[in-house]
Amino acid sequence: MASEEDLKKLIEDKLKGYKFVAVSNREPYIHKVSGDKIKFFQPASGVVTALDPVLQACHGLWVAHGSGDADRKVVDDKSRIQVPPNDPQYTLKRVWLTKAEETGYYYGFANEALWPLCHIVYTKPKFSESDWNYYKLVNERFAKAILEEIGDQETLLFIQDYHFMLLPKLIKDANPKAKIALFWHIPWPNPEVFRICPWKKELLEGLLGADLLGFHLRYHVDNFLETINHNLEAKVDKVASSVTYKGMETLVRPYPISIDFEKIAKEAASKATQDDIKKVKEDLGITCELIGVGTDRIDYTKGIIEKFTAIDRFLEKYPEYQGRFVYIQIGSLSRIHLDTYKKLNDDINSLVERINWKYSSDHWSPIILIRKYFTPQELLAIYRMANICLVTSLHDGMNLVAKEFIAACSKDKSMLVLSQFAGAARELTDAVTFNPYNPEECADAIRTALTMPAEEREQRVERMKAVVKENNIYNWAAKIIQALLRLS
Ligand code: GDG
Repeated sequence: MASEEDLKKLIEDKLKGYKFVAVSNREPYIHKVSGDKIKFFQPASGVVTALDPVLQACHGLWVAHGSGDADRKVVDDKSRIQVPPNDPQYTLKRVWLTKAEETGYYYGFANEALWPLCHIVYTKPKFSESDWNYYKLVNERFAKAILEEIGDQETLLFIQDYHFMLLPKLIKDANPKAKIALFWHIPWPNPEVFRICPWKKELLEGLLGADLLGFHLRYHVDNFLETINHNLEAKVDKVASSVTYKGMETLVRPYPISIDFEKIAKEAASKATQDDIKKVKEDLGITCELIGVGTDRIDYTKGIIEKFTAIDRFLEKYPEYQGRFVYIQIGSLSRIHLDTYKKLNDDINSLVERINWKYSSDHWSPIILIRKYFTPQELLAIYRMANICLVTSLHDGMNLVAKEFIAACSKDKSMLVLSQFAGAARELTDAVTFNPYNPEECADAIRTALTMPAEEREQRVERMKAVVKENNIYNWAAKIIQALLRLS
């Protein structure tokens, strides 16, 4: 187990002489105009949750798209700002995109082509030549911004996700001294799925500019190696888990991402959280004895429709829970400019309305759907007051909500009900798991969790807490940084 202190020590001892640079599409701090003031906030994103503590520990540089309407007002002449704004620990460099560039690269290629391509949930990817051209252009823009900062210095570059498949090669070609890792936060599909992508060769060549490629699971690593085997004339070494292409070796490894267990557990058990619980219950008018919760970006991969369908079935099949069980769904809107997401949001609204109409009485409705952004503290209160957390992903790289819930929950009364298709299910084997495509199974899983004998539930939750505590976010970062350092 590594702690924040261990990671800091690793960075102080081993990173001397190196620049440490993280790159992601989403910035960790966004500035927005609010009345006549400028305010900043942290977006709801797994990547930000995971990397902010890492960058704070190593005082590095983070390069990301500047998406806030006040972002330009607070940066220096190189588009940089020190963050967190109220306690500066590292530098954020913002990259600017026009509306057309953002539409083509982000909404188009990344989220209408790559996202559905990699998540096997039967949503067809859209491949557009124009989106692809924007994707290339934006990857080049990021490469330029990074090279402006690192020049030809020895650098450890840690790139995030499917938005930047071309970036490793662009940087490696310009600065061979840079040691590059890319972490892939979503699943990697099997070769039969990936083969339909018209630009697969360029994308794979782009990724192989990295010295190290990280995935959440061994299963994704194996899928990636198979994909290379099918598409490039490369040497794939399954034993060493590496690919050699045009004389350069790329190591391919599983690094299951995690959370800051200690921080979440401590805050969730605090008096302040108890006070927040009272307030949240009052605000939402909750008097029920049994509470279920869920936090998801409104995304078709998260199985939100399937979740509500299962809750409907649960209340129908086990009517004794009517009036006794309430489910709180926190759903931050996401990618709402895309028709698929807009439609999903509308479908969720109608379904919730229908289910609430079907069961509600004077003082009770089964589902409370909240779209407002919750502060991290409010989220902890929601987790802490819950009897169950319901994660219904149809396909998910990891799912940090499952781990956050385990860190925050009270072992005396809580249980995680977890889709078998979330990466987290490989580690949290003591959760009640189910197939989200089967409402019957999910309904039964909810009941199993709510009726589990206290002793068994406590033991299972204790074991899951130990797993997340051991394999925490600092461990994840330390393992990747150590692997990169071994390559230098
Ligand atoms: C991708 C992969 C992988 C949500 N609403 C609020 C809020 N959140 C936070 C949650 C959690 C994060 O957002 C969501 O993380 P997930 O892992 O569940 O999902 P994705 O955003 O799809 O993340 C996923 C992840 O990358 C990391 O590699 O696990 O598989 O799809 O941390 O708590 N946070 C706050 N208010 C909200 O209203 N404060």
